[in-house]
This record gives sequence, C-alpha cells and structure tokens, in this order.
Amino acid sequence: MAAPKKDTLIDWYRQMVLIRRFEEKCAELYQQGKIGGFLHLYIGQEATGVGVVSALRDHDHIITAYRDHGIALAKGMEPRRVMAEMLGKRTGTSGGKGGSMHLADREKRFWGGHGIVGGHLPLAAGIALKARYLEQDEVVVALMGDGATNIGYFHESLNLSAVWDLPVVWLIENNGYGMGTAVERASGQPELVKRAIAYGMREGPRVDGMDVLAVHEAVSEAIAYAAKHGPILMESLTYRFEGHSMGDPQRYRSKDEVARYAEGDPIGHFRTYLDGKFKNVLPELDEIEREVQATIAEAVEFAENSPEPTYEDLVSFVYA
Ligand SMILES: Cc1ncc(C[n+]2csc(CCOP(=O)(O)OP(=O)(O)O)c2C)c(N)n1
Repeated sequence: MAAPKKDTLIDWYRQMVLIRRFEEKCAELYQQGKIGGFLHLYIGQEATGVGVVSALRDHDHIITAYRDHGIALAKGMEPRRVMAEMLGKRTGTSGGKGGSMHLADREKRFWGGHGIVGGHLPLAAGIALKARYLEQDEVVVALMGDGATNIGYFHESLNLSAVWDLPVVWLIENNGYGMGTAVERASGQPELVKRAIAYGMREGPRVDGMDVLAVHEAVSEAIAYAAKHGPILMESLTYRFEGHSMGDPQRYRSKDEVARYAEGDPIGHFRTYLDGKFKNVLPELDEIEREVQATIAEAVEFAENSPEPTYEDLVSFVYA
C-alpha cells in the first residue's frame, strides 16, 4: 500500500486531537450539569476511530455503538452541531433528541450511535444485504466493543453475514473491558477474532489499535477483502483511559495499569512518529492544537447559545 502523504497524516493527527479535546470539554460540561444522560468517552481509542474512518471509501457505510463521538468527528460531522446535540439543543445533529449515544449522519453514511449493546449489528447486516442484493460495491464497517461479542445479536449477525456472503468488516474495538468486566473474565476465547472460525468467515488480524497507521492499513485491506469475498472479523487492540461512562469509580483496574497504557498514548505516539519522519513538524502540530482549541470554544459557544427544542420538535418523528 502506498504510504499516505504528509498532508493526510497531519490531517489524521488533527482529527485525533479534535476528538480528544472535544471529549475533555464534554467531560467538563457534564460535570457542570450541561450534558445530561450518559456520556461514554473515547479517550485512548482515537487511533482506532481515525484509522478506520480514513480507510473507508466514500460510498462505504459505518455503524457503531454508544461510544460514538470519535467516529462522528472523524466522519467530518460539524463539531458545533455535535456539541449542540450533546447539550440537547435544537441545532444539534438530531435536533437535540439523540444526545451523546445517538449521533448519526445519513449523507455521510454514518448510521449511528446505538445504546443497546450489539443492537446495531443486525442493522449492519441489513445495510450490507441491501448492497449485495443491488450489486452495489459498498462495504459496511461495523464497530463494536469486546463485550458485544457475547450477545445474541453478534452470533445471529455474523452467522447470516457468512451464509449470505455479505460485505461487512466486523471490527471489535477491544479496549479490554465491558463496563467493569475484563475480557478474560467474560470470554472463554479471549482472542476474539478466533470466533470467525465458527462462522466459516475470514479471520482477520488483531491490529495495534493505538497506532493509526496500522489500523488504517489493516482496515483498508479488510474493506478490499469484504468487497470481493464477504465478511471478515478483525480486532483493534486498544484501551480506554477513562471510565466506562462518567462516574465510573473504576475499581476493576489498577492505576498502574492505566498509567502503563498511557505511555502508549495514541496521540503522543503519532506525534513522535511525525516528528521523526518530517523536519520541523512540531510547530505545525502545535498550531493544530491551537486551531482545535478555537474550534471547540466556538462549538461550545454555539451550543450554549442555541435554543432548546420546542414541544413540536419533541413530538415530531416519534412513533408510538
Ligand atoms: C443489551 C444490553 N445489555 C446491557 C447493557 C448495559 N451496558 C451498557 S454498555 C455495556 C458494556 C459493553 O461493553 P463493550 O461492548 O466492550 O463496549 P465498550 O463500553 O468497551 O466500548 C453494558 C453491559 C446495554 N446497554 N444493552
């Protein structure tokens, strides 16, 4: 595969920093009571999100669970409208009715943002079935956590995708935990890609999910495979630096463990890589940091000054 150009790499760096700073701000706003409901941060997993999205072709689809801010921003959804959605405002990407767990953008073929663990996996199979039925060259990348692999939807969706040769990349973002339960305590076979064998589908790689380049390359190859041959199961080995959601006391892991992983921080890791590869790149990266801070400040201002949904807004698109 041709090595990505400098501009592309710098853009990936920008996206990773945007996701990180956006979420740090969300944590602050949550603590101030300005964001309601649940808030699951993606901090630590940015290299996976950006690596995956950058591998998609324009006509491919992506769908994920509730830890979705990173995918939304990497997909190019406007930070100010995503922030407005976080605050439940009318100008938000779902008119303020979806919130943190339900970001989506139909035009960008990002189908959300789903709160039921594994609940989006049958949808991924459905989108892929449509593409295959109409003989469209489209692949669906379905992201899920390691915890989702122990749920019925996972089995049903993977099985049908194999039976019908659907163009899906089933991608497990293995961050080590499903809420407070470590993978090894929940899965008889903790090498989750091995489950591919049971469905007769291609067992893909276990990629270093803290390395954006590695993720980009592995997912690009998986997409090319799925477009031609059908489903593939792969894993991105990553880590979440924050709790499962806000307010998680994290008694299930030691501070040492978190600190050990923090040494492999995907943004720091990529910054070091860029510094080694391009002369004098650090001032450029610092400038990106400033630009991102300005974008976020503007997004917060926009969101805070946006109107609340009206009663009519709240009852529209509601089915009973
Ligand atoms: C069907 C269902 N069961 C339980 C829950 C509660 N729940 C929310 S998140 C979660 C853990 C899922 O972990 P994982 O799939 O590894 O994703 P991660 O949080 O690590 O991104 C659980 C059990 C739920 N939302 N839906």
